[in-house]
Amino acid sequence: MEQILLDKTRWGWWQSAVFYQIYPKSFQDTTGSGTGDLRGIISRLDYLQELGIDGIWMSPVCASPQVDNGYDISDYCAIDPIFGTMEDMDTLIAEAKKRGISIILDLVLNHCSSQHPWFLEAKKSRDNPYHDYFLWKDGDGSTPPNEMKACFGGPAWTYVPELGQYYFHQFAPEQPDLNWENPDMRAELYKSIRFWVDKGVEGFRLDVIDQIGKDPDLQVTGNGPKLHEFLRELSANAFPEVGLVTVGEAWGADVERAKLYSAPDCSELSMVFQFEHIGLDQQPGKEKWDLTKLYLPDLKRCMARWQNGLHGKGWNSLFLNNHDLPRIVSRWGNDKVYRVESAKMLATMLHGLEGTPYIFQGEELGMTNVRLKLEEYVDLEIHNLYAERTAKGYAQEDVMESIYARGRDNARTPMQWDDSPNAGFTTGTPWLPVNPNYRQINAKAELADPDSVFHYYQKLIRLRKTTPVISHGDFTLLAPEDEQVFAYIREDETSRLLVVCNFTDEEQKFDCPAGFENAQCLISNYPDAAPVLRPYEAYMLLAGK
Ligand code: TEU
Repeated sequence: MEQILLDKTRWGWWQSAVFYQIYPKSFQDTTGSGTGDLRGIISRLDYLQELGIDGIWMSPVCASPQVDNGYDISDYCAIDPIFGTMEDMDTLIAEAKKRGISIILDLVLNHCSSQHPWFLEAKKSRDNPYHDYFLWKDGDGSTPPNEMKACFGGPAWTYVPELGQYYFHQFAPEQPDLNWENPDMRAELYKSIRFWVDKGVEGFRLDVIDQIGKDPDLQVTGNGPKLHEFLRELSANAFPEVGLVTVGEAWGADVERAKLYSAPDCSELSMVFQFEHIGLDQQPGKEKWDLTKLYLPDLKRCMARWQNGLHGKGWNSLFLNNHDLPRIVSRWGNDKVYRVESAKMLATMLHGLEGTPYIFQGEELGMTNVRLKLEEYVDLEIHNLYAERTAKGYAQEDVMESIYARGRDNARTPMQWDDSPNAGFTTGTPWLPVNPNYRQINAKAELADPDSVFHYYQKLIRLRKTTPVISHGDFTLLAPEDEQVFAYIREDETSRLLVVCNFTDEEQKFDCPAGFENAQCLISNYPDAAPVLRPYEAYMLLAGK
């Protein structure tokens, strides 16, 4: 299929682009180590070009002790040997560029590894120049400075007896938080970002960037008082080129704040990852591990608020999956009887919206959640949860059910390339088991099937680039209170697009709005039209004005 290339020198090129997230550990191994590597990504660039994506966001590949799979960086300007060499990285950037694909790196600027030379120095003495790169509080080791908890369990403070001080960490103790108040520290970060821009990297995803303005004294982490000031300085120093794309992971962003993050004057970032929609199946008061059924009107209202709130004023990203989330087809779809239909339906809902879509590896195949034995899981969050909950007296089976529903390793099982042993991911022993359904669900089979989830995504990606109303039209939600069907209209000066999605495994009635009687069907997950919506049926109709 002929490729549609975007002019990436211009600001805003990413508004009609589609990105693809690679979790390098699980994408493709070329050495038999059981861990994916950069050469593996290079070997699969043709597959990604065939899919039609414009850029790859790679989860971290910098030097790291891998306590949190690379989100604990010990050298911002080196490649971790498990992934290959700097030469491999140079080749990847060049080979991707040849295919019209930009490389977008994951910047972890809120914290680093406890093995980073800065932290090793900082721990030596209170007057070491690097001491102030981190956040410290005096104490005697008996009581942490305050009640703050770390995201992966336990207190957010760890004691260093040699200094008589605690340091602050929002994640694991091996991920000390950086002190953004220190200008030398900030300048060093900017320098390392420029190192990658000079190498030809065309964008960045910024890990938990909403946390950098934190103030542990006030027990404030997200959306701290100096957050946007720091972001503007970061942007001016590290991302002055208009063509660079930057996306901030911001769990705490609401629509108003997202306007600041993604203001069209480029003063901060290109867009945000916000998570409001993805937490809607967590009942109020329940912990994030206990998912319940999605109430569709909640999702519709949330999506509509973001669509209308940012239209013309900022820019959103569109996603249902990433390396921290369970697989959406197992979560909001039906991964047994209607796996293909529901995977396509969820993609239709998302890819008809304004924003920049991100596809997480394997999503384009309809890959599903996995049920492993406790000892087979690798994620520290899963093991911490298991320990904490069983200690509190929860039944083991209940804890395992939460892990099956919500655990991050659901997304991290190796990519399913074909039906050969280990799904063609590795000739060795994979670092995390392959989902046993790889014999049925794999890229080779889907490439050979014109009706596959892969080919559906390929078509959706193409539609965004050929149908301007998809990237920039107004948004109107239809039937907000309907609990089964998500339908909306996008509209610009010349055309109207109708997107209809049945979120259930039953037939539903849907009255087509006026003006679409003779519309062109752009895409549909059933081969023909019918008077009712069939299970998980979805389509897009385009009408002139
Ligand atoms: O995630 C931020 C974050 O808040 C997650 O820890 C999230 O709450 C959790 O995974 C939900 O189960 C980012 C990265 O995406 C994640 O992989 C890292 O572990 C984390 O930051 C620390 O860098």
